[in-house]
Amino acid sequence: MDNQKFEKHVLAMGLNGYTILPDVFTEDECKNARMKLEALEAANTPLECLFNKGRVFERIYQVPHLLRYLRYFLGDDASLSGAYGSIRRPGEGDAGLHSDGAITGHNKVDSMARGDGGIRITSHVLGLNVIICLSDFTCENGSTHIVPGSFRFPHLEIPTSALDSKMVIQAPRGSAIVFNINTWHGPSANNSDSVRYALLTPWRRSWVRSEYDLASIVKEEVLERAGHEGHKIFGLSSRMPYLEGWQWDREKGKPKSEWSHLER
Ligand SMILES: O=C(O)CCC(=O)C(=O)O
Repeated sequence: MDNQKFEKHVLAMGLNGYTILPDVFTEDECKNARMKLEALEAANTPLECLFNKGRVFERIYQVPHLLRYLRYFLGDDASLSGAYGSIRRPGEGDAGLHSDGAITGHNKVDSMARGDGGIRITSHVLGLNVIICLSDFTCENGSTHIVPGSFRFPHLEIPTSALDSKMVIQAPRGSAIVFNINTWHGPSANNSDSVRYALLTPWRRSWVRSEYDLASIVKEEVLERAGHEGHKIFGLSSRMPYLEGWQWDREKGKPKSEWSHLER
């Protein structure tokens, strides 16, 4: 992606809290990923932590213009927070609106301090959600709906009047909808006769708690294939030591070799 186009997407994030990045997955990757999601579901395998469940899902952190964009907002050591599959079948309903970061992040009700006066953190981008469209996202097939600009809204509670401002995002297969996690969003109703497939891949600043301890969950061979970048992406380079500092390899996020017998 050239610099001019990149800047346009940066501006869109600042103004609206979201953008649609083109060409994140190829046609073949979309097809493979859709087939793999169906196979996993048929085998009753949960559609979570997908990087461990199929080579095609490893692409979610290998696309240069997507990584460049995420790192622009979240820093060079931005880390993945989760990797889910989504299959929305005809007839599935509108799931309402929410913002992310409500389980382990800054939008968690229990983590709000009385001194916050009910005001959430909106000054900086703390996380971005990336929805990779494996199908065309249309007004009819259960595409994501969002409230543009809502990432700036200071309060945790979403006013009912927000529903009047929500819009359904239309995005072509292979593109990714990237939005500030403070943005109110959710899947709309699938009133079409086709299935909507997507990968939901939230990212965080390395120091924001992610949805899973991915450094522990990621399979050894997946991490190896991710190379040096993998240490940042899976949060190893920002992991809390579980040994004393002198025994700990900070970059690799594990005990130094002489203490490898203590690895958990
Ligand atoms: O499936 C969608 O369109 C929205 C997904 C969503 O709400 C989320 O990832 O938090």
